[in-house]
Amino acid sequence: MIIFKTLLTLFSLTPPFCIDGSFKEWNYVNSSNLGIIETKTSESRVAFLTKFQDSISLQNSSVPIILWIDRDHDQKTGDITAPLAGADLKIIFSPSTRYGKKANNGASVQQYIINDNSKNTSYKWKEYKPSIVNLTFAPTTKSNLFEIHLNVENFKSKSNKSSALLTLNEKIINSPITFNIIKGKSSNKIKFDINKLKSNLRVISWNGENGALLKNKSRSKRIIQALNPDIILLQEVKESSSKEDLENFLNNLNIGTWTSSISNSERIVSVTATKLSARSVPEFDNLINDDIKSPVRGSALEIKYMDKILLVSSIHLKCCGGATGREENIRISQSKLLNERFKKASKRIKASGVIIGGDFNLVGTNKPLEILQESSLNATLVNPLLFQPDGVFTATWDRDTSNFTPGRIDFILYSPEIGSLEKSFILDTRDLNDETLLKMNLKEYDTTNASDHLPIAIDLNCKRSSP
Ligand SMILES: [Ca+2]
Ligand SMILES: [Ca+2]
Repeated sequence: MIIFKTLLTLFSLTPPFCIDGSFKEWNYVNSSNLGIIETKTSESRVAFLTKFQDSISLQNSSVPIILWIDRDHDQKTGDITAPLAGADLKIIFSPSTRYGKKANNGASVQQYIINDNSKNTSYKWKEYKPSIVNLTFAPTTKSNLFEIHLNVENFKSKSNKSSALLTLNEKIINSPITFNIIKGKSSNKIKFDINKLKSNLRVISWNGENGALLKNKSRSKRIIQALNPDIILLQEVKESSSKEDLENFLNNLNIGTWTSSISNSERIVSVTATKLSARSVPEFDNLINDDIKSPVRGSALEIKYMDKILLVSSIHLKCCGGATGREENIRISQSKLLNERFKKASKRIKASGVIIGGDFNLVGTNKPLEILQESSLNATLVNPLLFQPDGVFTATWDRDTSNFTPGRIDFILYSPEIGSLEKSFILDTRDLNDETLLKMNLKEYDTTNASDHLPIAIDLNCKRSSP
């Protein structure tokens, strides 16, 4: 019995899906069907593979996309007039309105409820934030294939069976698909090894929301000490907090003596810091985007590591918008300017390689990322796919109270010449079990309380070029 329980626990810890925007785990990915093609479940969680005729941006679509769910697989309960008769839940991408106001972006979750007001019984769709079902999908950029994840544990049902159907602009795109939900809570707490090997180079990137890093210093200290990086790439450090404040904070962590470089942007700045030997990079002193006459939030350092000279940078591209429009155009022109400066500086310092990390705000297309990946004079920069400790999610941005769903928008790119990737992860302290939290001196909600972005880390194993 004990063996059976252990096996069951092990089994339940590895869901049969990864919400990473790659579709290896799906059997019918090449099917010509549209809408929901396949489902996979793990306890109260379900993942849908969905396909659309044309590429769309799920959270920035001009027409709403609705995932209808008949939670109890009973046509007599729920909305009997819905495209999926008996639907009890609606997952709406790009809803036209939200809480009575114009929306056309983000997502919304609605539950069909009976409004039993003594005499007047009426029915309505009650609205919730997407986090009520842990709504997550990938990719966050424009695509015609998506994997969509929900956890329906907050919406109990007497039946294990549920069914679902997808509509695009009120048109049904697939016939109902049925799946089983096993009752009970899903646990994703795991033992996770955060430590790095001494011989590896650890780079972390973290958008510490609107100056949060230096606001709650004890929490930031716990997080950075646990990560124990050699290079830190920070975004959204307040311009008002001086270089000295930041270096004092880092030096008080007792993990080395730090040098930093700060972007010349206004209000919030991007910081590149290291405890290795470093020099400033003048090519980043005057980073003005001519298109909008505005400074780009990018800083850089020339770092000496072993026998290598590294050009390392922390960047923060324009936020928001979708696949077309002003914000996406700014992201593209910012990436072009950065690309040009990386090449110019690399040439001058004879860089062995480039490391670029930060908040790319990749909510439109992949174009800004592709431009940045070509920022080295040599090979295309590697874009490693990082996972949260649970091994299921790749989202680096996550805010429970938001109308937008978690997404992968932070990246660390590196030149393959620097070394091989030994370890990489997105730190979400909610995924760690008590043993790991205690060992690393972390608290369960440290990362999500600190910022809407999670810290990301890569460890590179660098070999000397010559013996
Ligand atoms: Ca996947
Ligand atoms: Ca129903």
